[in-house]
Amino acid sequence: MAKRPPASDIDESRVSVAPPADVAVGVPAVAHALKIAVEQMGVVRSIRSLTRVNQKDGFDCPGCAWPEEDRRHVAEFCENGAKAVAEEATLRRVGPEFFAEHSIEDLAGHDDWWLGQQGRLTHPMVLDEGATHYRPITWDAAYALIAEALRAAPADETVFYTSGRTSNEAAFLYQLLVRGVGTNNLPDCSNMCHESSGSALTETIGIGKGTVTIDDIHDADLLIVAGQNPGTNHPRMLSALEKAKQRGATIIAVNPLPEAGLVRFENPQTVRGVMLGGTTLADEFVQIRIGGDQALFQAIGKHLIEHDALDRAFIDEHTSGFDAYRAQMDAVAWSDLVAATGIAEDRLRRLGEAVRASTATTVCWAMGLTQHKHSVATLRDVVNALLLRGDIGRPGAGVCPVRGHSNVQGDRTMGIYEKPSEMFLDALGTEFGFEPPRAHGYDTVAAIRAMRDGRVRFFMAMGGNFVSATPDTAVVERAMSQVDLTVHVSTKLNRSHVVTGRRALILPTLGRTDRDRRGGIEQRVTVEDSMGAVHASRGRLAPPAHDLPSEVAIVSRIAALVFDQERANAPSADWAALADDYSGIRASIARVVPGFDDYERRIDKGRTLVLPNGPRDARHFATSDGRARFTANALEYPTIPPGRLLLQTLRSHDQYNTTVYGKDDRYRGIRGGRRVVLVNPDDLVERGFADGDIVDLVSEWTGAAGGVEERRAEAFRLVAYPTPRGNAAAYYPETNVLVPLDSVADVSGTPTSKSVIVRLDRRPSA
Ligand SMILES: Nc1nc2c(c(=O)[nH]1)N[C@H]1C(S)=C(S)[C@@H](COP(=O)(O)OP(=O)(O)OC[C@H]3O[C@@H](n4cnc5c(=O)[nH]c(N)nc54)[C@H](O)[C@@H]3O)O[C@H]1N2
Ligand SMILES: Nc1nc2c(c(=O)[nH]1)N[C@H]1C(S)=C(S)[C@@H](COP(=O)(O)OP(=O)(O)OC[C@H]3O[C@@H](n4cnc5c(=O)[nH]c(N)nc54)[C@H](O)[C@@H]3O)O[C@H]1N2
Ligand SMILES: [Mo]
Repeated sequence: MAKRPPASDIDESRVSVAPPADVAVGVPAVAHALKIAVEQMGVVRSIRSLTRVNQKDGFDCPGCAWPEEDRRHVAEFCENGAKAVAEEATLRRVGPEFFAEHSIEDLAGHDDWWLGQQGRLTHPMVLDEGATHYRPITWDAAYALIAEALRAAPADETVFYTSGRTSNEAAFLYQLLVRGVGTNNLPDCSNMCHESSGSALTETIGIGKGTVTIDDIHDADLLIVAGQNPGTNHPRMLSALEKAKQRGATIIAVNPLPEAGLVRFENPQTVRGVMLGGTTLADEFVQIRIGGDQALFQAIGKHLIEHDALDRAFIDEHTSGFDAYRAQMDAVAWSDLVAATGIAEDRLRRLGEAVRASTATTVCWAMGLTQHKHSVATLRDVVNALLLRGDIGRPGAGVCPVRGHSNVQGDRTMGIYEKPSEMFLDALGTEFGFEPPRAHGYDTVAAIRAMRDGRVRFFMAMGGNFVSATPDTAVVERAMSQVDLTVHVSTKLNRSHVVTGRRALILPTLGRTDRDRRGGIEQRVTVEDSMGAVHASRGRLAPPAHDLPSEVAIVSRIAALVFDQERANAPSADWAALADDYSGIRASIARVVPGFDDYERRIDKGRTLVLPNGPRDARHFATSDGRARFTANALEYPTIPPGRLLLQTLRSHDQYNTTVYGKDDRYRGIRGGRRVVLVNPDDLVERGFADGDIVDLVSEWTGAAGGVEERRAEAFRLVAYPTPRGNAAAYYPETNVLVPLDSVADVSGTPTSKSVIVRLDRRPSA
């Protein structure tokens, strides 16, 4: 069992708490980001990098997937984008000396913050079986080790993970490698993220993506932002909301927490933002109970139906299933909708009235809606509520799942998917002259189960931090140690390099900001934003080591070795040529993936290739019956046993997923520590606790066998916070030890990171 960073690593007594802020961004944000940037990169590199984020001919921000307002003109400053850039473009280095100095056991005693702070990885490293330290290995020897392991393992005992930073080009080549090996075991971060959105949207509107553009956000009459904290996680979205607001839109924020930014936003770009105290973005803040959103959207639907405020023409022409949905809404009781949301009936009806009054409604959401047991049902009910008024496929209206990682959507478009369509596989097979495997593969949770049960011999990760990001940390750590060889292609050190298989490789690679020169050409890559727009990205900074290969180069070298003359049914490609000129990869993408015709020209000179989107372009719904589908979903919401709390695990302002920039959460008023748990003051009193007490969080899960399983996260400081009664919040990844592997969303299989039943155990005083 891997050593854990001691809980006392974080000294809770140093944590300071102030009331949460109601204003996001503004001058302090700029100052904070610049401080981190200069610490990590120095002044010159800070200026070179930060002036090129999201600019024409620059690089795509490695932060979030929110689209650029207008790539050509605006130099938008985003605090957390700047922090993401600084984290990658840091001048600190982790080379062979570092690994000689630090044993695995030593590294296992540090948290992800410390590991990440050490700097960029520069050398391929190997951990031999039983060794205490990583040692340097040549690139050739590393590739040979991988090829040998892939030849030895049955294809269905290999697993290939992807995190969402990987470019289209690298992702496309990677999935080709994997299918050439003979498996669809392609779990990705999306399985833990927007999989519920994809599942619900594909089924109901025939496309697993959002339907709006940035212009639709600007033109919306009503924007509902549910389960999302854009002030921290999608700061550039605030500018779009501000523009919508200035054009007269109403914004309703639905969240258990009063998140800064939704309440008020100071745009650092404008005099108005800096001098006049900013724009009040949300007209209404609906403080919902965790997991109450399905009820809220049912309430909206019920209200609209009761008042016959329906777009009949749209319903008749473009939808199916309305009668069953209406019957379901007739049957659901207002008292249940009130119980689920914690919102009074008249307030729920007022929300229904707001939708009724709106000429164009868009619903935006993120993890607050996707990481629950009933997330797919919740999102189906979001679609239902919009369909009633024809609010899909017209200007200002639609669904807007706000994606996380900067190319997570593109990776899926490129075929990073454990359940590929037959059409995609046919086209891939034709392009590369082989027969791809048809059986569906493992998603993230299934991959962990297979690893745990000793059914995986080879694990490779293209980016990410599998051990920290996935649920049930203790189970995952044991699962990892069952694997023969684990391979991580990474930019920065993280816990997945420390908790490994029997043998392990670290392959360092280029990031978004790095210059990528191959075959005498400065290569560019492409990425797809949250709204289906694809554009080029080109890093300009000197890479951390001169011979550092790109992800594309790494994949093509492995493929060239694995798919040698003797291998039957191997995809045929000139791997070396593809790695020396990425436009060759784009040419293949254009032939395999619909919508990429004339790819090269359409991304040239800062242009954007907008992918086809049936619902948005033509109210075309590629569902089983060719119509947008109303669905009838029984109301679900979490029930909290007496004395317990429902815990959501979320991001602080100073982190990017498992990459922790610092230990403050400025907007929530918390400084100096991450092991905090936010609890309603009345719940504290009721349990005999006070703000500042230290507790263990113990999750309680009724397993398949019927017994209650307990999982413990030690030493958290209680913070009295305005969250609904019975609800609590704490940061991920520290709380992933509490999330049971088997607690997943129906249909999508997404871990229920936003609903974990916990109790607070008093710690014996020291
Ligand atoms: N700076 C920064 N940017 C990021 C990331 C990062 O870590 N740091 N991560 C990226 C990634 S991969 C993703 S997926 C996105 C994540 O973006 P978010 O989804 O905004 O991230 P979370 O911190 O998980 O926040 C979840 C929000 O939902 C609310 N919430 C929780 N439960 C419920 C519920 O039941 N109902 C409702 N209505 N609300 C609820 C929480 O209070 C919180 O405001 O951000 C991306 N951008
Ligand atoms: N409890 C709980 N768990 C969650 C969530 C939650 O809200 N609560 N959120 C889930 C979500 S939404 C997501 S998306 C996942 C995130 O899961 P992951 O995507 O697996 O995790 P990250 O922390 O984003 O990965 C960071 C690592 O990626 C590597 N990296 C960064 N950039 C690059 C690059 O350009 N190339 C390569 N090869 N490597 C790179 C670095 O080594 C860095 O340490 O976590 C999920 N887990
Ligand atoms: Mo995500």
